[in-house]
Amino acid sequence: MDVIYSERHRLRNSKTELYAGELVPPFECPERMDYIRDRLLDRGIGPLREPEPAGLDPVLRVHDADFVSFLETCWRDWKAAGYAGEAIATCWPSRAMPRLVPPREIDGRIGYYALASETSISEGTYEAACVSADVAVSAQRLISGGKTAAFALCRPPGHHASTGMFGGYCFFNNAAIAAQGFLDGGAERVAILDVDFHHGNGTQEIFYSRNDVLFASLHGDPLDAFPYYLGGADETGSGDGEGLTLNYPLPPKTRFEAWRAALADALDRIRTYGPDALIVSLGVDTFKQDPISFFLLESADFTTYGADIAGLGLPTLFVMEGGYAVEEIGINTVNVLEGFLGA
Ligand code: 5XA
Ligand code: ZN
Repeated sequence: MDVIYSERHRLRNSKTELYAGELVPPFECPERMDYIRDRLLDRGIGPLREPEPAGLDPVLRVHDADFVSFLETCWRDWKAAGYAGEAIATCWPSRAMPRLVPPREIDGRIGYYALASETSISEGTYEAACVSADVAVSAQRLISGGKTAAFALCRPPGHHASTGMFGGYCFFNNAAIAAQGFLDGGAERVAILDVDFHHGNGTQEIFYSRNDVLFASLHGDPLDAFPYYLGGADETGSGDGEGLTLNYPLPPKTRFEAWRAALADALDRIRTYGPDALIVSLGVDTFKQDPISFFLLESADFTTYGADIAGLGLPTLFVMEGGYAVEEIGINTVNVLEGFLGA
């Protein structure tokens, strides 16, 4: 299976995450990719190829231009304000203040575009997000060109990024950009299966009222888990997209048997939809030792569900999302790919 990967992900090297009331080293760190890359090489999965630069056009197919421009200028404006630390949002247009006008001042602007304050913006963040989108686009183009499967080893991840919002470690929605790329390349329908522990609120928002993308997500119940304010089973799409958003919120301590039953339902629905291509938002933070999640999957379970996904028989693009038990992230990610390949 072709793997698209760039060392330039290291440009995303923020030093601070606001977690449990403290500034700590981010869970979403460059070393994650080292574990995955090393495991891919150990297991002979590849080749690893550099992405082609795709420019901003694919990004602007799913993200607002003012949001993209904010990400490009945020760090410069933050420094120009004289702030010593990394750029962190501290206030938002809340439920009681829904004045949706982007402020001029950087504290107001970053809050306007932020989903959460754990995700600091620092030198190189925008550039890394652009490369991550390039990784997804290059992998999508391989499949549009006839390959049956590819792995976009994206970092930073993307599924929390909506048309005009970053957060949850995400800036550009790599899976959504790839889905739009399939459609622009001639596909009629695309399915996105999000198996990350966290609900893919950004992907859901981007395609919620469209009938050319089905979005199915298995995740920690938003009553208990980030991103908290989206991801209920009663969110099913709107307008032309009615019935094409499928949420499977699952409780704390969910084990593989229950998780796999939800997956089987999602796979049935995808089969019925009849997409031309499948995108898997591949987060492995469902692992039992993940430090910020609460499911109980074992390493062997990742192989099993990779094979389940292969049962659809669709051209399949895996797009890397979350997963933070860094010692095991390589094993679990590669297990999914090996299960899929039938290795
Ligand atoms: O899939 N999303 C993540 O893994 C990020 C969660 C951030 C929680 N503050
Ligand atoms: Zn996650």
